Amino acid sequence: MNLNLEYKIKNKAIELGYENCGIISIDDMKEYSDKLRERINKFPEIEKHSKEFYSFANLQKDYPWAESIIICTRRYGKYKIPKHLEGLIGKYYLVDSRTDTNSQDYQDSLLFENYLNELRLKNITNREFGVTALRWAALKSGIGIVRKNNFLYTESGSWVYLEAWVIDKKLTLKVENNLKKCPPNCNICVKSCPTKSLQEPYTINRNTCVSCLNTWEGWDLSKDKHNSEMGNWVYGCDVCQDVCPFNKNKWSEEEEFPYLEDLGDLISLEKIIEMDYEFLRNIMSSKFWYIPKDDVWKWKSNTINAMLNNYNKSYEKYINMACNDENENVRKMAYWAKEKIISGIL
Ligand code: B12
Repeated sequence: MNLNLEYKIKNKAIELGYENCGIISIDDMKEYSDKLRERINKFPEIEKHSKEFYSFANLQKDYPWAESIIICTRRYGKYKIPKHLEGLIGKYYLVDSRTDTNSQDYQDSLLFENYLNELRLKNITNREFGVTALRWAALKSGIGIVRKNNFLYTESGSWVYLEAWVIDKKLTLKVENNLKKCPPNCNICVKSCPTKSLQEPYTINRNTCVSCLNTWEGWDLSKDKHNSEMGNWVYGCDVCQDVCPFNKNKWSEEEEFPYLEDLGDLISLEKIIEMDYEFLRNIMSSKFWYIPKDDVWKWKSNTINAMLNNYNKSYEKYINMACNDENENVRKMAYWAKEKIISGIL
């Protein structure tokens, strides 16, 4: 059969395990800058970190040859998640294949790129942070819809991640979907956001999102006004997705993610406090790469905060241990926690 190029690309993506694939013109990204501007106008404090994303809408500036974007969804709601890590580490980060060469997802991404090269399509991607605004591209292609919690949903719920390649040929492949919009009166996600970062539908303040506070921001949690709202989360947060009715029964544990079970056995609040810095630097920071090697002490300070938020007497020993930690930031955080415990604030 003589398939046109668009369908050849899509078929290859499906063959390699992607759930869906669409292709849009780079012009479809123009409106993203309006959305980004709206977001920055609403929360001027995010400008410093978010203004770099304007380049997502203006791809020809960085890639003068750019014509179209291939956008793919890949389901991760199929992996077994160690039960004791739920509510501690965001599920996406537990099965994050963006830099994990052991994962099939990563290897398939390389194979897909090889295929684009075989087709002689000039292409570029950015596996870490995306080469463009991935949700907007997915929305425009029709492979999913954006819900009130800002997540891109497909038939698999929001437990899909997105990958895009910019290419040098004018191609289009729009996809039909039958996904129902959020009901007008549903605001479970907004109500559930622990820090009220998701203030209203489609509007999130990135600076106060738990998953930002325990990775990119929140370097002195003892002074962060949201510290007590962060619950048990030590890396990432899934609350606005976990509570969404459109995610009900959408996670089915069918496959193991490489080494996750073994690594999971080494992680708990108590075990993080006991972790030696070699392990934190060599293992934890390569899997959970938003906290780089030089800053791995943040794992312990996030954990002390989590222990305080759900305090029980058995944690006392670990907070005392952290008072003697080799890192000064951890010691300070532990003394602050100890004072709160002693003064009976908890
Ligand atoms: C910066 C970033 C973050 C930041 C800031 C988050 C943010 N919401 O801006 C931080 C570090 C906090 C973060 C955290 C997480 N992230 Co993140 N992040 C990104 C990144 C790199 C850019 C997002 C961006 O452009 N933000 C700016 C805003 C303006 O754009 P937007 O988020 O796309 O929002 C769109 C919608 O709101 C829509 N929209 C706005 N108004 C309206 C109105 C209507 C009616 C409609 C229909 C749509 C609509 O338009 C916007 C523009 O596309 C993307 C990858 C990428 N290159 O796109 C991943 C990405 C969004 N992250 C992702 C994930 C999984 C997460 C986490 C769940 C990880 C975790 N478990 O902790 C958390 C969730 C945090 C949360 N509650 O949102 C996935 C989401 C997959 C999905 N199914 O949607 C992405 C797409 C990465 C990927 N490769 O798949 N992230």
